[in-house]
Amino acid sequence: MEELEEKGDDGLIDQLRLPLDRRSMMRRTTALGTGAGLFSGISTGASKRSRSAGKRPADPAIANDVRREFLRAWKEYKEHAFGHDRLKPLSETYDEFFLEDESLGLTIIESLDTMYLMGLDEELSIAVEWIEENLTFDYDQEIQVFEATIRLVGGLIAGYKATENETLLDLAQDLADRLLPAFEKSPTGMPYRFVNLRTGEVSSGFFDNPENFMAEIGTHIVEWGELSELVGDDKYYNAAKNALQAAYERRSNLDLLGATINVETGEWTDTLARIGPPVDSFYEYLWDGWALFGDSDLLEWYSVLLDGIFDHQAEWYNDYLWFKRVDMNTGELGDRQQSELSQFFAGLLVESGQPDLGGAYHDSWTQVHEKFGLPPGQINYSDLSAVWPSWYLRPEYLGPALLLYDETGDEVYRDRAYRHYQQMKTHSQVENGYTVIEDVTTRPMERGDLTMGYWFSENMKYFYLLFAEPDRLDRDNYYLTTEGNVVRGLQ
Ligand code: DMJ
Repeated sequence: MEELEEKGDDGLIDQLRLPLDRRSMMRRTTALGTGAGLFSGISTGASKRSRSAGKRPADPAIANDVRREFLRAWKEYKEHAFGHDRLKPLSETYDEFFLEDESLGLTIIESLDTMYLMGLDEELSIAVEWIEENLTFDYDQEIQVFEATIRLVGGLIAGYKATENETLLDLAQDLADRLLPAFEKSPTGMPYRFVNLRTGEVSSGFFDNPENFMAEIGTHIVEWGELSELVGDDKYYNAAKNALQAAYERRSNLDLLGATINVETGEWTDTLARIGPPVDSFYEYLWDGWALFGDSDLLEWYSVLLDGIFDHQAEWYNDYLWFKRVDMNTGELGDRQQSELSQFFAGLLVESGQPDLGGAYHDSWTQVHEKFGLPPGQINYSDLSAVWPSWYLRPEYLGPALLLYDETGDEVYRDRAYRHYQQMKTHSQVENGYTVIEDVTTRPMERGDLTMGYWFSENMKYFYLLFAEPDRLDRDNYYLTTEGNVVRGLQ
């Protein structure tokens, strides 16, 4: 990485402002992964980074359109699916995401802080009233621990911060207490994938053995750390940190993580290292845990693992920055496939002090958006072909656009986000809101029948924050979870 560092940040940022073709030529000569430790020096420079470089000009016309579209979809949800987890907008029905035949009000919980930011106070009261009257976690059924943390615990905490309604915090704590056995019963501290909400019995879902994915093991510390602070009990933070540490300690000699591990024996069962799922937010929460709680262990683990990634996975391929999938022990190439969820990594690089590289990776994915309109679920970046053609209303291109815009003020990121917004309206907008795309390669794009919960908590929040200046958010000091829940900065 020496070569990059010697050029200095300003040089790189200037490069990024050049038209893409000129930038590409320069990149060809830029070294990656020379072992110099791109991330090992960040401890002194990057403590608790603010996510915003200050006020940016709002664009009320676009912001109002986003708010209107959010409200339209929310009202359709209320009409056809209210109280259920998710709207199926084409069939005007619903499904339950977590439990069999029981709802945990997923869309309602995912919408709370977005409604607060948009000033939709009447709708917010209706949502909170539903929670107060109906939400319970006392079911004799198992729940997926990771999804429950990021969507429900996080959504309730953000809702509590928005409304100061104590019931929301009590429910978040009640749920976390029911999830805790997944960590406590594991001999390694890495959680089991599922836990029975009433009995605390654990299981591993479709796995024959007690296996779990890296992301599902390591994406808890933000929500659980916030909860620890709010209720004054560090057991939640400690459980989340132990899980991260147990996985970190099993990294390979190349400082890489695999994807799947046996949580009882600590043996790796999938050794293909990748920045995307099912690992992705493991890295995000190491950084976020440090940024939010100032725990320097997390920073050290983040730095070591990110250096491993830059040494063994990062490459300029056809002049664009990509991250190949390699064996965690040998570094041998697995393939050049990339999940579209990997786009989040651009934002993580921005947050952890590498906006130049974050911007470069966003550029890489922008080619994919330009080629297909909306990104396929999985691509092969050697020829930008679609490996899996679905787009499930995912927000991973937008989150980094917001971070890059806040960090650099460069309008190119709002332009990209606005183009994405138009594509979403063209292909996903239906009479009853927005729906997933099964195949982005057909025209018209083939649609599925579902509005994801995170569309309410992530996509529409990111669009809104890119174009609005809500006075309910401290734009210089806010923090979003991996699910887009605002855990710091609501006012
Ligand atoms: C969200 O549930 C979260 O962002 C998670 O970390 C992975 N991505 C989905 C949305 O695509």
